[in-house]
Amino acid sequence: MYVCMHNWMRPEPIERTIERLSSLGYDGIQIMGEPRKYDWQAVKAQLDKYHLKCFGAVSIMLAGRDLIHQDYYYRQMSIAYVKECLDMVGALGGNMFTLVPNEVGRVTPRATPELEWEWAVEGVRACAKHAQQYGIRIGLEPLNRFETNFLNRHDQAIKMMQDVNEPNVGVCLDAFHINIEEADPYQAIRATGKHLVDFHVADNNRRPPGEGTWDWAKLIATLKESGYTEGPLTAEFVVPFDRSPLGAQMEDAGTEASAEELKFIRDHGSDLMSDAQYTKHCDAAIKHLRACGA
Ligand code: LER
Repeated sequence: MYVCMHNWMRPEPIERTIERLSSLGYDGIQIMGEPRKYDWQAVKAQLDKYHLKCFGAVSIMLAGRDLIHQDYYYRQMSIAYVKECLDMVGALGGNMFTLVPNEVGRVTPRATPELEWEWAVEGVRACAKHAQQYGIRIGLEPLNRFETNFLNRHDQAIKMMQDVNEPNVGVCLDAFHINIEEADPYQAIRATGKHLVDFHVADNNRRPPGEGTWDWAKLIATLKESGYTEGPLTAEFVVPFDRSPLGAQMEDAGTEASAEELKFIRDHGSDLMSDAQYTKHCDAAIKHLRACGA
């Protein structure tokens, strides 16, 4: 299986991310959905230089980026944002886009369930049609209830996929989120199987695979048995920042982040860490996945 990794967890020059992933044996990157942050041609040249593939991107649904926002104009802006992310993926040679339809961190409704569902179907359909020119598949990702009150389970994502009814829309599952929300995470993988566009990996505690309770050999075998053999395992671990006296002192991060990037990382319970610490986690992740059959 291919192993790739997100890059939103450590803001840094993208060339450092690409170099690190290549040196550790990753097959690719799933770049963060911030199209105006990157010089797409320069990134493509760096990917070619380090022989790394861009599998695609993931939506970064900051405040206001919300396909189910109660304000029509915010919904239209959000569709425009996703379309620009898709243009970036196309420019980088990717073929997938993981889409969280709503603002991450919003857990209260702003309209009726019926209206929100209708808005999401409309928005995802508009994005899917835009993606078709690039051959990009969209994976709808359910998140745990503490990050959204909209799509939390695989069957909801499948229902959304069916209602959108576009051939390039499927589902992305994430080991951390399904461990929280699914009655049987393995059954969720089996039931989603052929619809899977992407599969995000982090342990039950959102640390790198191998540092929690997931049986990674069983999880990877279940993915393969369910027909998910060509898609990547995409590392998206978010190392909890232990502020207690028990926590190891975080070394100076040695990197910069915008206020939005830092908030997004801290909202996920983590913080900036040093290149050395981050590289150690990235290395441990792929080593464990490979040892478990990836
Ligand atoms: C996105 O893939 C995800 O898992 C969220 O926790 C962050 O947006």
